[in-house]
Amino acid sequence: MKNALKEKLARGEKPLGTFVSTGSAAVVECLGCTGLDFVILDNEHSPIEAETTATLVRAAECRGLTPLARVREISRPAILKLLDVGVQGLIIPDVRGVEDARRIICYAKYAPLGQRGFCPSRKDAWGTADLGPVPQAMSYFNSQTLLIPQCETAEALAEIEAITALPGVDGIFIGPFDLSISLGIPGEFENPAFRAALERILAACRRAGKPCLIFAGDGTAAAHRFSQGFDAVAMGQDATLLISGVRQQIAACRG
Ligand code: 3PY
Ligand code: MG
Repeated sequence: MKNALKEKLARGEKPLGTFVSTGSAAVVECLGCTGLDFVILDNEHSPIEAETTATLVRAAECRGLTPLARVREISRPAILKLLDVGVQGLIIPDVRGVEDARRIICYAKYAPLGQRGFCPSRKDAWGTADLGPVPQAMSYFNSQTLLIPQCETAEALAEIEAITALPGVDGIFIGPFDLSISLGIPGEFENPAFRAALERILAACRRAGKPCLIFAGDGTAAAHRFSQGFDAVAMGQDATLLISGVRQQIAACRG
């Protein structure tokens, strides 16, 4: 399946998504009725595992949302399972430098970029997706699957130019909470050191010709990030959007 998010990023359309932490296929389907472009099925900060991720991918696909997943850890099985259930991109947390990024590419991209293991699975309709001979299918998935390490540690920031330059890295996702904590300024998103870090990451992505994505808590914060030049924003998570939507309606009712 063509990666619609990748195409939107290439056209500079500023796609907007959200994290999914509830594990509910019905919620993902509802999100697909809102105008969002993508969801990140969160296997790091929620109870969601690969089996639930497969169900959520189906829900996203049925409403035209691009399904990405955030992996629980940098390991071969964690990465392979999520790719094989058909997510169209991986967000990788807690990257500590260029060596971690190389390991991620090794697990997530087929040869010659990496050493991803091949097995007919949901991602290629169990071998019935007419993708041609194996080398052609490998190159198709290498080009379609977005591999996006997070920059959320001081160690990754220190090597961000080398990370973004790696063939196989398709973009960077900034985790503002963990990055600020790692820089010793927890939650200080207007601190000059934090702002300088964002500028450095943005500049490295620009130089490499790769998109720079970031998390933002709500729509206002997301608009601010777009105005700063970020290419895509993950706005909150399904749970927080649900809470704020219901609170708004209660306020509208009760004043
Ligand atoms: C962070 O802010 O650390 C994130 O990873 C956002 O999800
Ligand atoms: Mg984080």
